[in-house]
This record gives sequence, C-alpha cells and structure tokens, in this order.
Amino acid sequence: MKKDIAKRFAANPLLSPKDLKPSIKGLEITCLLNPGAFRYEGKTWLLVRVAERPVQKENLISFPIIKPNGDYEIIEIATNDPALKNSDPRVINYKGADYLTTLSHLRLLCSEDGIHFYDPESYPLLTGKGKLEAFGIEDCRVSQIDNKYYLTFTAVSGNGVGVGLKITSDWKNFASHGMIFPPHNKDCAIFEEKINNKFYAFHRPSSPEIGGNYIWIAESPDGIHWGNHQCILRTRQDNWDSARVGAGAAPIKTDKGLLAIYHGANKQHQYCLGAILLDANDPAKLLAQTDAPIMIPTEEYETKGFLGNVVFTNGHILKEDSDTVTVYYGAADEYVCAADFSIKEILSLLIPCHAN
Ligand code: MAN
Repeated sequence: MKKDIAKRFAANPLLSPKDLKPSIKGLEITCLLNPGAFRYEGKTWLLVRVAERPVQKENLISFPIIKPNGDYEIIEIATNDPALKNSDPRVINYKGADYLTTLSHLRLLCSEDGIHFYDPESYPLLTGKGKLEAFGIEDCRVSQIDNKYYLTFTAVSGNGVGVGLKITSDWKNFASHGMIFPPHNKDCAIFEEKINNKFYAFHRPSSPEIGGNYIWIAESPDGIHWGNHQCILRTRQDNWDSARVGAGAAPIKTDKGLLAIYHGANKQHQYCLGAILLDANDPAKLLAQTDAPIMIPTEEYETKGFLGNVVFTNGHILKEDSDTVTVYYGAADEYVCAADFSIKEILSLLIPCHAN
C-alpha cells in the first residue's frame, strides 16, 4: 500500500449517513460528504453536503428533483428501460437528458473539538431553489473575509453545473447572488485575503473538446463580478491527476507563497489530493507543485462506499501552531473525515515549475 503524508483522525469517519436525520419524510440519506469548514463564535463548523434519495426498490432507480414551485418530485425509472444509461452511481442519462441519482442540500454542524460534530438546531438548511438548482446544491467552500462568509457552491440542474454564491454574517440570513460562474463550472473558492485590493477566486470550467478540466483563477472588484480569467493548473498525462483537477478551499498564506490543496482524478475516477504554490502578489503565477499525491484513498472508508477510491476536500481549518492544517474531506463520496497535515512538510515536497 502506498504511503501518503496525511495524519488521519483515529475517530474517522467523523460522520456517516446514519448520523443525521433526512430532511424530508420518505427519503434516506445516502451520502454525507465534502464539507466546507470555518470558525464561528469560537467553534469549528462544517457545512456538509447531504445527498438524499428514496430507499431504492428492486429493479427501479428513483431520485428527487426540485420543482419550480419548491416542491419535490420523485422520478422513477425501471433499470431495464433501454433509454436508461446508468454506469456511474452518481449520474444517469435517460432519454437523452442527464440527472443526478441523489439530491443534495447543505447542512450546518458544529463542534467544540473539531472531531465530534452536532446539529446546532435553529440554523436553516440550505436547499436548492429555482431552475438553476433543481438537482440540488453541493460542495460548498466557505471563505471568511472581514466579518462576512462567502459561500461558493455547485448549483446543478438540467441546464448544467455552475457556481452559486451566497453571503452571510450570522448563518441565519443569506444574501443570494445567483450564479457567478455559469456551466460548466465548479470547485470555486474565494481567497480570504484581497491582493492589491482585488478579490481572487479559483474555479474549474470544463472544456469537452479543446482543453480539459483545469483550475482557473479570476479577479473581482467586489467578490461578486469576476473577470481576467487565467488557467493556472492543467491535468498531467499518465499521472494520478490525468483526468481532472479542481481546487479545495481558499489558499493558505505561507512565507513561500500561497499554498493551495487540490484534488485530482485519473480516468478510473480515483480521487487524490495534491498541492500547488502560487505567487502571493500575483496568484495567477504557479511557482511549484507536488509530484506524488499528499493523500491517496487507502483506508476502507475511503476505498469502499457510494463511489470508492475517493478523497475530496473543500474545507480546512488552520491550527494555532501555524503549521498544522486540519483537512476535512469526503471519503468514498459517503463519509465525512478529517486528517492533519504539516504545512512545512507539504512545502518540502513542492517541485518548482518553469513558466509555460
Ligand atoms: C459529478 C460528481 C457528482 C456531482 C455531479 C454534479 O458527477 O461530482 O457527485 O453530483 O458532478 O456536480
């Protein structure tokens, strides 16, 4: 078994589908995954993606979608229907249209120790609304800038997959700014510090023909309207990140530059984590990249689940020792887990890039 540099929590998985109650009667929680992470009122909080569907009956696939009036509709398709393509557990195609097999919303959990999380109650669930979120909202990055939290999440519908933005300061009232990066785009994280008075964000457009699933950076005067897009990281042929790359949470400021953790997947859908270093004054400039993954799915809760062989992060918390970063991650698209990394150790594994 290949070794990585993640110090996994002994309590992993921290959260499993059975630990929370479904949001709607008649649905079950199939996956808890990919949490955003932040500190608020002296506690560690996760904004967890909760993926739900009806209990599956024999020879049928069924999943909920959100109707324009906000109600849910359950779609049921016989598994032997010749118009159904269902080779991926996450997505299906039926009569030429794409659907997700689960419907995701975002749920707040908090913790005193960063290990044991509970439902704080009296905080709202964040659910998909309107025709750009009919298949749900997912994988939220939470960035704190001044006293505001910027929530960037994947908004999914039959129209495509894009990035939505909400801003809050009390986690009870949310200003919605609609879709800030249109399809196909996801994996957006807004930097927590402005650079030369501009906001920056990672995002991940996908180009099906020329180009690929690459990490891009954009700038903004206000954190809402984005421009000057530049591609900063591409997939590497025949490598662990050959099929797709996407940013995790906002980068971490170090004395060497801005350190960002990213996920990469190969053609077999194995998802690992790696790291890149960007110039602190010009973050479109890639300085260095790790070669081998810093985290590889190896534990049983990472290799077996809704989609095995997946570690995926979009949230981390810096510890006070200023070297440890606790990475919260989705394992096998089914569980929420955590692992500590030493920032110095990640920096020591970076290999300088030559400008291309
Ligand atoms: C991919 C996977 C799924 C996700 C969809 C839509 O297929 O990441 O988990 O639901 O994209 O974002």
